[in-house]
Amino acid sequence: MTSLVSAVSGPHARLFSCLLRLGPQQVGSRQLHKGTSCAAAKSYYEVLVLGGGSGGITMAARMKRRVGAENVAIVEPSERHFYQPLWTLVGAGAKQMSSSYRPTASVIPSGVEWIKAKVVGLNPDKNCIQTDNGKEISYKYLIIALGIQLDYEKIKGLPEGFAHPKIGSNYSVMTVEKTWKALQDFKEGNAIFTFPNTPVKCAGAPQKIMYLSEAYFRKTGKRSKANIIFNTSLGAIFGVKKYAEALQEIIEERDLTINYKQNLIEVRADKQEAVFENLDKPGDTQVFSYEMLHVTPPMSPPDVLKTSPVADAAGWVDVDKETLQHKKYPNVFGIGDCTNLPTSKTAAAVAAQSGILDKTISLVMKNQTPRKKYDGYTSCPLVTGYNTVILAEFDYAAQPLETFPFDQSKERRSMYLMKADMMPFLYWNLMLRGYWDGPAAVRKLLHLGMS
Ligand code: FAD
Ligand code: UQ1
Repeated sequence: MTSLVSAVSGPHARLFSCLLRLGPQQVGSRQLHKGTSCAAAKSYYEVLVLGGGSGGITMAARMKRRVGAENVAIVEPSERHFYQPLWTLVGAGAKQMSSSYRPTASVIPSGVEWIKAKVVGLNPDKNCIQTDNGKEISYKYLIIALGIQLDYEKIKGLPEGFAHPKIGSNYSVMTVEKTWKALQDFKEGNAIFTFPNTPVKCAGAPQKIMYLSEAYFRKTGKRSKANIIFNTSLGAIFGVKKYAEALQEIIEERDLTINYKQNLIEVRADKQEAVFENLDKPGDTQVFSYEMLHVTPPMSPPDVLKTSPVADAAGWVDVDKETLQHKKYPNVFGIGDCTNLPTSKTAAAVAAQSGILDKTISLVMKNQTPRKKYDGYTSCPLVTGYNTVILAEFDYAAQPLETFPFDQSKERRSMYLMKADMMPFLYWNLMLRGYWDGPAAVRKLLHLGMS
């Protein structure tokens, strides 16, 4: 890992920048624009899925049941499919990187076509897309599941700064193990954790690694030598009051420093310095020296979507928040991190969305009006130590929507086991096979007879 990172610095930083992105980029690629003809399309599928991540594989499995495997295709360039929620634990040394991924070939539903390419253009007016290997593929129904793009290069000094020690990031396969290395190498000084000034996936992850680091320092006798700082662009620790209050107690009890409205703009990795801008006073910067730095990068919609007709003004796929059907193109649908659904971007949200979208598409296929409504369900298992989790679950209104009949704002061992062991099993065996649409049914069962 380290050799790979150090091998790509200097003139190769741009390449490294591309490698660092979870979602492939369209740098230098031709993009299809509205009105471009797809008449020369070589292939056609009844359902075409863009992206073979959590949402893409899950929906392909469901669509296979609806229309038959031979009528479904997935466009995905990556050889590996990642279960990203495990990276929080990989960065803290509690799980192996190898347990967080499987070959993409093994998760593509059998009989479904895997088109191993990047999408470089969308033309919903002509019902077709274009890939980086020059192919045009047309469809009857399109499901967009392209995830969110990591923009490390928007921070001066990155991504090349990752070639130095003492810095890591749980958000990329290229840098997550560097977090664990920095944690182990920590001697004395500031351990700094950042949160960018953009939408992110799993908004709890930037602080989960802080709690785990604190626990690690305690376990290894280094706690008294560590000054633990969370510099966040946000103005609050969490968006749901119930869980924010619980986290605030932990922060005080564990002597963690939280600085709000602080946005990381530069890393001087050779000097172990991080520069933050005060968002309330633009231009006002502060330099922090660090002994360990965990970076949560700025994020944005995948470049291919930013300029496409399916995007809203900010670049996200513009879908109805209840049915997930595109607002303008009725045969186009979106799921997961690439959409403008106004909820927290998580795999748990994708699970709940997949059940709704399945029903929406089945009705659209029968020329009926979509009825089933997504309530914004999302979940964030807030890992607060090596065997404790606060299980945040909430809806569009940022109101708790808890599965279990106990107070989930309390730190619990049972919820850690759920996060670390039960969820990966459920993900690989049920969700990706299209048999998990979130815990709504379990919640109803467990809350029977209760208010
Ligand atoms: P992804 O799963 O990211 O899939 C997008 C896919 O699109 C990728 O396979 C990518 O290669 C592909 N792609 C991108 N661009 C193109 C292109 N141009 N052409 C073709 N394919 C393309 N969620 C939880 O529920 N609980 C957690 O505890 C949790 N913790 C997390 C911790 C970390 C550190 C991280 C990084 C994420 C975490 N998440 C968690 C979030 C969760 O992983 C995502 O929300 C989820 O994977 C979103 O699914 P998706 O299908 O929208 O995107
Ligand atoms: C969930 O459904 C899910 O999707 C697979 C996750 O993604 C990793 C989660 O982290 C969580 C918490 C849920 C919700 C499931 C239960 C049983 C509460």
